[in-house]
Formats: sequence, C-alpha cells, structure tokens
Amino acid sequence: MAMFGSCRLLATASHHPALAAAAISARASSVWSHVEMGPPDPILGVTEAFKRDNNPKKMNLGVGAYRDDSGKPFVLNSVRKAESQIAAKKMDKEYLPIGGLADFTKACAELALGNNSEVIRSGRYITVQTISGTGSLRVGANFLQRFYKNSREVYLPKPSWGNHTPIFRDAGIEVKSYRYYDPKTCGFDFAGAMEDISKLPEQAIILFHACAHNPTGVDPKPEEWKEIAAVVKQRNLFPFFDMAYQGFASGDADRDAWAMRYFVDQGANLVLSQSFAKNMGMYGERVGGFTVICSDADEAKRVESQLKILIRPMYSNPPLNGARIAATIMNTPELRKEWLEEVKQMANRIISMREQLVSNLKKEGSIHNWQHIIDQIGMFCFTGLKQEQVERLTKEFSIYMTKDGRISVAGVTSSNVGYLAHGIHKVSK
Ligand code: PGU
Repeated sequence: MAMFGSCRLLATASHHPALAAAAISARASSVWSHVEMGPPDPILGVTEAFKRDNNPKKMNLGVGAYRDDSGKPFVLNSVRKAESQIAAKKMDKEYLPIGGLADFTKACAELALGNNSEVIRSGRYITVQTISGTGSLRVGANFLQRFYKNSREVYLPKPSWGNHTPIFRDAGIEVKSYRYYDPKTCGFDFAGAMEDISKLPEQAIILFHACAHNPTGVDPKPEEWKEIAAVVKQRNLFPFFDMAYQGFASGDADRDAWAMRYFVDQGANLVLSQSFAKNMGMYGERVGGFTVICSDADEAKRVESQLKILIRPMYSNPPLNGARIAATIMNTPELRKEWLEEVKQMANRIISMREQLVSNLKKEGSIHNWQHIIDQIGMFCFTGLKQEQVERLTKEFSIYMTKDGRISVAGVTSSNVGYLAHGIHKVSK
C-alpha cells in the first residue's frame, strides 16, 4: 500500500509544488530507497551504448557474437533446416525432464568427450541440459559449493571472462586467480602459470578455458597443456573446464576439445560446461550442458539425482526449443556434417579478418608489432590497447569494445576492417 501511495505522490508532485517535499520523504521511506544505481555490465553494457550511437560507421566489437561478412547476425543453414524439420513434425511443447532433453544431453557429451570415449562407453558421467554456458557454470558452481568438500576456492586464469567471478562468488565460492597472460608478449605466460598452479593449495578448484581463451585469445600449446595437466594431477587440483567455443578456435570441434580430453585420459574426473551459443549461433536460445565425470555409473546416478534436486528450485527444467534444434543437428548425419562445415567457415572468416586487420594496420603506417592479432585464436583479440585508447576509439570513431582492449574479431568485416585499422592506428601512434 505504501508503494502505491508514494507512486501517486511522485506522479502529481510536479503539478503541486507543495507535494514535492512529501514525495521526497515518501521516496526515502520506500523499501527500496537504499538500492543504489549499479554499473552497466562490462560486456553487455557495450551493446547498450552502441545502440544509442547514430554514427553510420559505428562498430560493435564488444559482445562475442558472430557476424557474417556483411556485418549481420548469422543464422546457420543447419539451424534453419533443423527448425523446419522440427516444425514439420508438429511436436508437443510439454515440460522437459529436470535434466533436459536426453537426445540432446547424450549428443552434447559425445561432442565434448568424443564418440569413442571410455567415459561414455562405461556410462560414468552425467550431462544435464542447462541455460547455455552461463547457466551451466552456475549449476556447476552451486553443485561444487554443495558437494565438493575439499575446497571452497576456485582459481581463475588472469584475466578471465568477466562473468566467471560473479558466477562463482554468487554461488558461495571464493574466487582467486593464477597468472595466465603476459602483457609483454601478448601471449601465454607459461612460466608464470606453472609457477602459480604448482603452489595452489591441494585440491583447490581450477578453471580452464578449454579453447579460445576469453578475453585474450591465447591458448596453451599441446605440450604446455601436458605439463599443466601433470601439475594439476600432482597437486590434486580439481579441474573445471569451460568450453564455450568448441570448434571456434581451430574450426575443428575434436581438435578444440583436445586439451580437456587429455585431462580426462590422464584420469581427471573433471566437470565441464558447454555452450551452443557460439558454435551453433544460437545465442538467444540458451542451449548448454553441464557434465560431471564420475568414477563409475552408479556414482553418476547419485550425482544426477542431486543435480536434479539443485536445478528444480532454480528454474524447474530447461527450455525445449534450442535443445531440440541442437539435438536434431547433432543426431542427423547430413545436418551434422553441414553444421561442422559452417563452424569451420565461421572460424576461417575470423582468421582471415585477423590477417586483414594486421595488413591494414601496416597500410596505415603503424610501426607497432601486431603479430599477436594473428597469433591469438578464437573469437577475441586482446589488442593491448589501453583504456584511454579504447575510450578515444569509441568517442572519436564510434568503435565499441570492452575497456580491457578486447575486440570481438567476429564483428569485423571486409568492409569495416579498414576503418577499424585506421581508428586503431590513430589512437596508438
Ligand atoms: N564462458 C565463456 C568463456 C564465455 O566467453 C561466454 C560468453 C560464456 C561462458 C557464456 O555464454 P552463454 O551465452 O551463456 O552460453 N561470453 C561472450 C558473450 C557475452 C557474455 O558476456 O555473456 C562474451 O562476449 O564474452
């Protein structure tokens, strides 16, 4: 009642100056009067600012969302075909089970672990369908908070995707970091990472980006992964793999899963988050999976029962549509083939944009070494631009990106790469 009263007072206050003071005191006594304005999201807030800009040359290189070479959001042909196959079947829209669509979760685990995986054959895993990668990480963080008794800490690479910290923190896990990126080389700080990881408290949780590290675009090499896996084993650390870009790094889904599979082969009973936002271009469909690898099938059943108990009061059961599309694609051989070709095509376009950006920077006369733009992999490039330079790019050129200097290469096209190079050169010379 008090709320309705104060709304009316606020609405009429401008016409009746005598009521203004009463309106202010009503606002002060509202139950939400202590709620302060929060900052915009560091990544999704960039899109909001971009939308407000009227410059026809504006570029949104903030969010990691793939664009085709004309700058348009890209819906994969395999997705369109799966959608029409599904529509033709006139299926019902009943609730899914708590753990999601079985045809999807099985294919999701197989995509990650490989069809021939011993883990799959022995049934010692459980995959639940989640609300994309973010939902998967959150279910995972909550599951560890409830059942992983050996540590309350997760170590993230420094830097990491901005949302990792609040996801784990909000689930009640303390967030720390290990060295990962070397600003001097714009590459992987292998020595620093090894030193930090080898000193982590035993049994701590350690998060890895399975491939196409966000925001740096820097991945360890296979030999480096092997050494990391050995220290992780030696320190008895618990690996949490976030695989949001399978296929996007190399264009080959198996190759991109190599590091995670190597850990599994070394005996790591890890947990894994998957997202189909990027590799199927189904950002808004929110399709993902969370997998726990267990010691045997019986343990997997018990873990499954607890995942269901965890999920049920959060969102009851996951959405149906995107999972049906993803399952149809993965389980229909021709669609699966077409999809994997489309992933490759997206990865290749990004790789070619990296090359074009560097050659355009040279054309502009930049004397900096931009080789890291080519060497980095996946959707993002960590340019090395400083915050003031990023601010100038936005203000003077309407080029939008996150403050840390990350650009989503997937947003660069053959028609705007020259403009981008020009802007970067102007702010960095
Ligand atoms: N993990 C990593 C490493 C990511 O980069 C992202 C998305 C996710 C998980 C979660 O993706 P879902 O869409 O929930 O499946 N990062 C993108 C997208 C925008 C965002 O921040 O959510 C990005 O631009 O960093």
